[in-house]
Amino acid sequence: EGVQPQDYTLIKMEVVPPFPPKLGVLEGRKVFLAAATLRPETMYGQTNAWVLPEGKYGAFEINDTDVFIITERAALNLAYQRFSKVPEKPTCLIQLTGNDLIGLPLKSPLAFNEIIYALPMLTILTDKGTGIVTSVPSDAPDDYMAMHDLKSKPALRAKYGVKDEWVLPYDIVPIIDIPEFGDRAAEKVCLDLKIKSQNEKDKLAEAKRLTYLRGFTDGTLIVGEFAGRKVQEAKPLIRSQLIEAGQAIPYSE
Ligand code: A2H
Repeated sequence: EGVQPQDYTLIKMEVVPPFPPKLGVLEGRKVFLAAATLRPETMYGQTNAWVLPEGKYGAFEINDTDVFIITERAALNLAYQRFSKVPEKPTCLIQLTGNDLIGLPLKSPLAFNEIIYALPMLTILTDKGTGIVTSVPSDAPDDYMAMHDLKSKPALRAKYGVKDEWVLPYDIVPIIDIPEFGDRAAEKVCLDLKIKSQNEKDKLAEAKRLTYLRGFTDGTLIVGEFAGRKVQEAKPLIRSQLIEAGQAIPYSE
């Protein structure tokens, strides 16, 4: 945990029914994978969600209607931020692992892709955010490399039971233009730094540093209601809209 609290946006990625047998007890409820992001203005470019295959998750009652699939740690934090059916106490309907979530079809706010899938990422931290990450491979080097690994390695897909149609049809969606970086900044930086896989931690940290700084200060949105506006200006507007529409909630840790 850092010194300063991080203000995240939790994006409500709705699980499309009917649910698989493992999620049977949730049938009839509104169930979401809730992903913590610092970049709500990039949600147009979502191609999938990430889960940690061996990670422990639960389905928690957030209010009278919504159930969030997140880590228990995040559920406890949320309960102290007024997001729990029982005040200050998470109520878990069922315990799950990341493996149970792989392949769930999702509808996510603002995404140009109507349906996206939950897929495995091996570098997810369970002590940050919700343990669920939304994937924007145009602008996030981690997302780009994890998607690249799944696309280029049939054996990796087989190992986690990932169907080709959950991955192969999904291409980068250009959403932000950055001078000198273009509109697929994460791909460009990963290629420039010759990053080979999602496991190259140090190089990915450098890639993130490069794209994050330039994207935030010099990036311009090229899609959506705020096309033509600077990322800096659009970010708080898009965040507020998502929250007001009930498609996201604020979360800090
Ligand atoms: B960001 P910080 Cl387009 N484990 O969202 C690993 N990564 C996690 C995580 C976890 N448990 N929880 C959240 N994250 C990711 C979008 C994005 C993000 C873009 C560009 C950069 C970027 C789409 N993925 O983050 O350590 C989430 O990915 C660059 C750092 O708290 C979240 O925002 O600063 C970010 O890391 C939060 O990381």
